[in-house]
Amino acid sequence: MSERTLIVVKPDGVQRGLAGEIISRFERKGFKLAGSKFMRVSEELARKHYQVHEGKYFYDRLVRYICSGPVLAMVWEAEGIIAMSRKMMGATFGYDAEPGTIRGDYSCSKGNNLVHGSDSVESAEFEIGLWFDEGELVSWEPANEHWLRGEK
Ligand code: IDP
Repeated sequence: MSERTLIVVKPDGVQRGLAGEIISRFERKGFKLAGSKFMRVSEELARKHYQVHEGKYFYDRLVRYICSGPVLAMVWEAEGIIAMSRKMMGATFGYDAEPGTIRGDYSCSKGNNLVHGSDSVESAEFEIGLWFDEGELVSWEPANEHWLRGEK
């Protein structure tokens, strides 16, 4: 069963001109894009998106950070995409993330870590519903599907 995840290029990723690089990594991996929008995050959306962190010392800063400039929100799709995309993003803090990962290659910060990706099927469903209307998502069949997945 194909799985979907929410990926957001955060304000530092956009400002540093890394949106294309991040898209490129997911595209070359063979993930399928199902939706995208360049937008500003409202405080209401930010608070809901990060509600699991409410009460933590960094919560308010986190809300300010995600609202501090435009972001590129995307839905990507592939079997097992949540685990794969988390590996590709790397550990939460840039200075801990392994080289070869997005955060490991481009961030040495704690909180400014360039990219968000859902961490479970449940949070992906919740987050995609929060950020996108169903009509903004596209179902399509890439021409190279067979070459990407091989025989089942
Ligand atoms: P994740 O983005 O790797 O899933 P989470 O633990 O869900 O990490 O945290 C959400 C975001 O909150 C992180 O991406 C990071 O920007 C920020 N964050 C998490 N922990 C801290 C912290 O201890 N200090 C400052 N920012 C943090």
